[in-house]
Amino acid sequence: MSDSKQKYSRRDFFKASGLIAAGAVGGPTVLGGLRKAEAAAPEVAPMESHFSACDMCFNKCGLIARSENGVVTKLDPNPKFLKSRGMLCARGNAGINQVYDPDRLKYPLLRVGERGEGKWKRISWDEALDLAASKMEEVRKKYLPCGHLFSAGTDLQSQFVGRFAEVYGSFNVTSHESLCLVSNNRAFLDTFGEVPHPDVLNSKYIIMAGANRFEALVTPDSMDLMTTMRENGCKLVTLDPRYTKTAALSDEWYPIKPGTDMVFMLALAHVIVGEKLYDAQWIEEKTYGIEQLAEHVKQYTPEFAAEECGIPAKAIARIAREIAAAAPAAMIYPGRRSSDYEDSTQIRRAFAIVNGLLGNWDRPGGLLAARAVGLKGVQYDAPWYDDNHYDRVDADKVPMMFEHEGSFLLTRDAVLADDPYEVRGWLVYKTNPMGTAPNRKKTIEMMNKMDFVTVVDIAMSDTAWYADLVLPSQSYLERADPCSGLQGSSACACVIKRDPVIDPLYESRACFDVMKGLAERMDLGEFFDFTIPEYREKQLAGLPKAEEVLDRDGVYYNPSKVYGIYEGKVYKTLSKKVELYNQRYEQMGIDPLPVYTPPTKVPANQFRLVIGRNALVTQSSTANNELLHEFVPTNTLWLNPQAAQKLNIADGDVVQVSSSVGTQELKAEVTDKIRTDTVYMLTGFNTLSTRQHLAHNNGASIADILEGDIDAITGNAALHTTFVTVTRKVA
Ligand SMILES: Nc1nc2c(c(=O)[nH]1)N[C@H]1C(S)=C(S)[C@@H](COP(=O)(O)OP(=O)(O)OC[C@H]3O[C@@H](n4cnc5c(=O)[nH]c(N)nc54)[C@H](O)[C@@H]3O)O[C@H]1N2
Ligand SMILES: Nc1nc2c(c(=O)[nH]1)N[C@H]1C(S)=C(S)[C@@H](COP(=O)(O)OP(=O)(O)OC[C@H]3O[C@@H](n4cnc5c(=O)[nH]c(N)nc54)[C@H](O)[C@@H]3O)O[C@H]1N2
Ligand code: SF4
Ligand SMILES: [Mo]
Repeated sequence: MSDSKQKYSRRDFFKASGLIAAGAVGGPTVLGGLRKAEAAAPEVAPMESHFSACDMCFNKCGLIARSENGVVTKLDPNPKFLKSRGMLCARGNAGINQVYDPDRLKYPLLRVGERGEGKWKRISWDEALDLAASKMEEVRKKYLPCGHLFSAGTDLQSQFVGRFAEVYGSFNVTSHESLCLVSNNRAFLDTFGEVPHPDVLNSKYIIMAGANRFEALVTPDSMDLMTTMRENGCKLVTLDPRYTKTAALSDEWYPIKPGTDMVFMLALAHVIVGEKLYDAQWIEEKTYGIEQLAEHVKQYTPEFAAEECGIPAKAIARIAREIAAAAPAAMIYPGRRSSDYEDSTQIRRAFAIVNGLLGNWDRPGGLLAARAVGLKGVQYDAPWYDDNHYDRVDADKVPMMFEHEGSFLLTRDAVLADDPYEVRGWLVYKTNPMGTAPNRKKTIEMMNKMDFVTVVDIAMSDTAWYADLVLPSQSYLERADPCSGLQGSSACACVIKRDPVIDPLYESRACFDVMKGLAERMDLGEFFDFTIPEYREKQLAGLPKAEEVLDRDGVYYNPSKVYGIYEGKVYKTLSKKVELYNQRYEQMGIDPLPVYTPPTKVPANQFRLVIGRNALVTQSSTANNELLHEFVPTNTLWLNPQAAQKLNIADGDVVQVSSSVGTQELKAEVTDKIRTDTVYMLTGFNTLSTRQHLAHNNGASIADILEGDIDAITGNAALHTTFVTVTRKVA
């Protein structure tokens, strides 16, 4: 990036500085600020439009960004982007505030005080990269390549962190996935041989358990759910201990006892199998293990399940008959985040098995197979280091971890114990484990173990706050990204790309440039010897006119068959069929059919703490966004009125919430939208970082209280196993 470009962007940015001034005092900031900016500017340059893709959560909805005088003024949905059905959610609209956040990181910062003390020194990029590279070399020499850990969140540049780790020689790469969805992926992969895309739009009957599509937005599922309910008369049954927006719009909602979804699903299987409500030909030809399943689910009667999960037996039996009648255009919605219990893989296996019974694979209204979009991988030959550790630091602790994602919690334990080896360096890009991994104190201990931690972020997250070196990252509106293939259920399989809408602000740099800069300093430059446009050219090599179409429409569709992809094909499982009974599990000594064990009883005078989404919040990364803050200014503890009365807590009282690992204070929200044995709060508040002025000292940090169990099969986090006491704070 040239100096003149930097100056240009800053001058134009400060022209609109009313934007920041208004932002600092709250109010409807961006628009107000811009109006002032317009009034002040003698000449208004013509408005420019650019295609882009939102990065406020993983969905990557297509958008059109408007800019004036080099300032982004408005984000609109791209109507041609079928995956998000022409939608840009509230968080997507608030993306502007992420770019112009007054707290945004502006230049490289080196820690000069104790970790977490907040004392920083501004240094130049050259100094920063020289230092980081030499520290990484030191770690590699002293602890071997695997002595360095790399963590990257989801976006179009995270692949460069993985690439760097590989050429540096470390197997230790973690992503958000082991705090999110690996148990769900495991369960569906081990049933159908791949992870499905639910065809919500064409479904006639959906059971949604442990998912909240009208708040936890996944595109196109969230929009398609509304459409199918309105236009196809699709019935929606929701199981959630909270009365969510999805619950509110459902035909039926059951406040299920947390941790008992498996028994509900097994009881559905009991009825469907017992009454032979399935398509016998499908079961015979496409599935493996119906006899074993039939024998296994005999014990799980609706009456037994009702006792366990609190949903009436009659309702369970009726729902089983109804969904079987609607099959194959019916589904147990597979869900996404399954970081909840220690047996989450088996819980989700029960979901997958019922889908197998419904025969909904590869059919309209059911679960769809992945479609290739035709993007080419960009190959490279990573060097091999003989003098290295043998495996990941978290290897061999659970039977079926995904090797590329690992387990963040098992990695953290291994680092703390120096077992099986020492890890002393950490590079973190666009993920905030201090805010999203349970047991924040343990993550701090992990930080303290490290010789050197580099964080590349757009904001001073809590992870950045404890780092040695903080590098300011470009936002999605300022950088060029590689292309990415996306599948949107039956809506589309498409390719997107991102180009800068504005010049980068301050001294921010893209992840690619950071990794390239480090690689060049470590004699690994040959692996980053390309530009993003060159990289994209290789990716798009097999797609004629793709670049042209992307420039015209902001999205490229590669037409492909949606249904019937599996005709004449075998499933990627041991039996080559849909595995109701899992053969590999049997070989490995894992229950081949999910065996229900009741969840640990909530101790007297305690509550189970659960997490969940809000449509206006993205995990730990939006609590400091001024626009979103106007709608969700803080987090509260949802507490049922009966429980509140017993504890003498009134709505709005400040309460102390304590688990075995932490205590936090926040206001109680007394509401019958939650079960009496469960409490809930939003994530992302009460940051340790003072450089998140709206999130710091505001509400409570749930990461400080959550204890951090894991799923026994994948090492995924189990975020719903913490019990807390709640007491009214005496003034
Ligand atoms: N607005 C918004 N949308 C998002 C995100 C975001 O941060 N904000 N994040 C994205 C990401 S990364 C993900 S993974 C998805 C997550 O999407 P979901 O998995 O759908 O969402 P969550 O809200 O995390 O959890 C689902 C629900 O499970 C309920 N629950 C808790 N315990 C139990 C239980 O034992 N049984 C049942 N049946 N329900 C239970 C919770 O109350 C919660 O409402 O959302 C994505 N979309
Ligand atoms: N308590 C709690 N824990 C959770 C969850 C929860 O809801 N509550 N959800 C779980 C789930 S499903 C998931 S997916 C994970 C997600 O956990 P994380 O991967 O930690 O995701 P975020 O909390 O969104 O944090 C993203 C980080 O990226 C930074 N960032 C945003 N945009 C950019 C950018 O353009 N460039 C760079 N370099 N940085 C950027 C943000 O400032 C923030 O620090 O958390 C899991 N853990
Ligand atoms: S769902 Fe909202 S935040 Fe997520 S990518 Fe789409 S518009 Fe952005
Ligand atoms: Mo997630």
